[in-house]
Amino acid sequence: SRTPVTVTVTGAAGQIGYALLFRIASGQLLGADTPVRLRLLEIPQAVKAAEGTAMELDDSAFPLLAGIDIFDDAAKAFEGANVALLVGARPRTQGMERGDLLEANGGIFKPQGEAINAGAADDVKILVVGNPANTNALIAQQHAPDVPAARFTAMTRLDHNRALAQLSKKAGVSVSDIKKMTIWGNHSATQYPDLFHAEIAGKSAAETVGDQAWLENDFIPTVAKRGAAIIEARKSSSAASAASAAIDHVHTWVNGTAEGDWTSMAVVSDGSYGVPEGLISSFPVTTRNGEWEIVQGLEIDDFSRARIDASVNELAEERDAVRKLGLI
Ligand code: NAX
Repeated sequence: SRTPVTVTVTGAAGQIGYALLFRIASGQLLGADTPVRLRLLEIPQAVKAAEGTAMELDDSAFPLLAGIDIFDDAAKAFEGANVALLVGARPRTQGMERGDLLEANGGIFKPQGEAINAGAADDVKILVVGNPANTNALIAQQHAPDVPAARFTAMTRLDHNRALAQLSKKAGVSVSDIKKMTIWGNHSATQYPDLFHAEIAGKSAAETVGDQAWLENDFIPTVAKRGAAIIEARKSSSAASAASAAIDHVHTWVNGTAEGDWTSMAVVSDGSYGVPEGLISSFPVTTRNGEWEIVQGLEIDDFSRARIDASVNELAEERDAVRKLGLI
């Protein structure tokens, strides 16, 4: 049988962790013939809770689960990691300014970047889920100079999936009839879900729907503010859908996008579409043989341009703020 793949998950005792770990252990991250070894990272106060989750993972008797180790030390947790899912982060609490939030997360993602640099496997692939995800990914990446920058990604797949769901309801089609959905920019309320390049059964989604007012006043804000709507309804933030999107992100990265389709991933910009080089911004990407590529040559009209620019400007501001704080 195959040698196990080492998957490190941070924030393992949190609510996303609780949904995510069972799906990884059951084989949904890497496939039904790939055993996984889990390395869980938590803060010392939450190690006990992570141990409880590990007991439940044991009790699920997953044939593919080759072992679970729990750490409160990043250097140990990332040792040998082939896949690193950075879920744990410092949430914004009442009265916290954006600078405080970025600083608190810098204190998490800088040492984690260093630990990945020092000890992860040569083929490590990193997905940052913890918010502010794009900028946390940038901080970690900047402290891992020996790891190719392309290995650091942040999650906009949940936004992508939310956009598929909204469009499928509006158009009365299955999500599998929709191709080429794109989320541009930051995983935040400024993100831009793009229907002008999306296709339903091979035709432009925007034209098929033919309702610009819905697109502007309903679709875009519904997708961008879906996280808040979930909190309002559930009294707790999205967890199972976020875990599902993390599974999708890594699965697509490893296994490739289908011919004639693409996905959304926040990846380091090479300057494509006017996004400043080095920012970790969401793009339409194709994946193949474990590597991603930004889809080139799409025409961007004025409507899309303004929205992409607004979100990318926010990312540039976040980068400038963490630079000023000495975090990168
Ligand atoms: P929880 O608060 O339930 O869990 C977070 C866990 O991280 C806690 O157990 C905490 O002890 C742990 N943690 C904190 N600092 C840590 C550190 N330095 N090392 C290791 N573990 C640490 O949050 P949950 O609902 O699981 O959400 C996790 C993160 O995902 C949050 O930052 C959240 O904002 C973010 N999200 C990102 C999404 C995305 O699409 N990119 C969507 C869902 C989610 O809101």
